[in-house]
Amino acid sequence: MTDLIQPWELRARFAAALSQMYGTEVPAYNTLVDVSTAVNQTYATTHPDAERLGSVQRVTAERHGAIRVGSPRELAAVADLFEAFGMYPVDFYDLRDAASPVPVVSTAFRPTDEKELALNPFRVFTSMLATADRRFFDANLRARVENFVQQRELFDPALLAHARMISATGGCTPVQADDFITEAVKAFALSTTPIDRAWYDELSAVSPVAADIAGVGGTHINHLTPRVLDIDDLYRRMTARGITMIDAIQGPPRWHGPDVLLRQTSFRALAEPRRFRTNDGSVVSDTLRVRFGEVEARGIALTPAGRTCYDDAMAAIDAAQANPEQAASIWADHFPDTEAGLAEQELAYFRTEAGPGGEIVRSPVVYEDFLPRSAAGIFRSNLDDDGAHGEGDAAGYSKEWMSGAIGRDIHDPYALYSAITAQSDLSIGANR
Ligand code: OOG
Ligand code: NI
Repeated sequence: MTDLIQPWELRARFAAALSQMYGTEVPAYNTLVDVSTAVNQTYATTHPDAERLGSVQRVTAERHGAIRVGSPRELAAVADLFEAFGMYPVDFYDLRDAASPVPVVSTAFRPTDEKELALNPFRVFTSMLATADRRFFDANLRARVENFVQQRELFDPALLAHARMISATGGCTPVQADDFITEAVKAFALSTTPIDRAWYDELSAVSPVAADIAGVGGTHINHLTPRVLDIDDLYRRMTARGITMIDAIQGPPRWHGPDVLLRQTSFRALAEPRRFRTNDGSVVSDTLRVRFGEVEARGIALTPAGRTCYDDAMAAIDAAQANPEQAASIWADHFPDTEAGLAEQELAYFRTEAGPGGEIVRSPVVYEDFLPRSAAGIFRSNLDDDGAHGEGDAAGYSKEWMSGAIGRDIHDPYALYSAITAQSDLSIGANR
């Protein structure tokens, strides 16, 4: 009997195969990956502690994807599919709350276990259109959107059945793995089916994101994000290559102390050719600009107390309309500038293990999740316009609602980080 291919290996191969496909669809992505690899090599050879937040091997393979779906049924199907790759929903993000609201609620599918994260941390930020939110959709439009979404099939039922079988068995044979990965990747390719122009335009007026989700017959990878060890260096190198990046790096400012959470930036993808069906039934070629290139740098995971400091620091930076130097100095008013300081004030998560001489060695726990504020900033900076929305009932979307809608637990990220630190504490006990 052959050994079963484990979910982590399926996940690593899925991420690599999506990356391969996305590079053929969005050539600028390949440039981004090349530049990211160069940035990481430079960083690794000039910083002895380069692997403190993940091995160079993990970081080089590390990606997050973003997809968007139209209904709870579609989100549940995504959950079934990703479970076969050992990816589970973590956290609930409400992007309708943002300064510039987007009509979606989201979660991120990712491995939850420390060992699984180390093997391959692939994660997919998954947004669902909030059709019940009256600020975006009146009763008539809501009914038509829901009807449109109900009619389509994002995933082949055979693919979902295969996924459930793999989840139940805990793996699959090499032959099944090849087929499963090929079919799963295909489900996220950009469709060539003509788009109904009038329908797409009607939704675009509400929100370009609504059009991207419910104006077309399928879902697709919206972006695939490599991780870099120095995002400021990446920003400079991309700009030097003539690629126009968004104005700023989202998230905490660059400063002299430890990096925390997540810093991200992006560039607008070029217009992509798409086919449209017009009112008279003819098919014409045009272009759409919905996909983009994003890149990120990950820092240490913050505790709830640390997160409050982050919120306060960002609010102060906003209020001062601070430039990057001022932002760094405001940040320094809110955060200690050493890992020891973060640990002593319990602002961030650290593993504590007994060193060779019995002394306690502290190592940071990397942030594995997303930031709603940055996510909204990334969404917005890559759109031509925000769309229009009015007053009305926000509907009862919440983490509990989403959990019920997809029939699974949505993990609390703080509980996951705490579990990682608790496991390391046990190892101190064991060594004593
Ligand atoms: C998702 C935007 C959020 C991130 O990295 O914060 C995201 C989307 O554009 O669908 O991917
Ligand atoms: Ni992203």
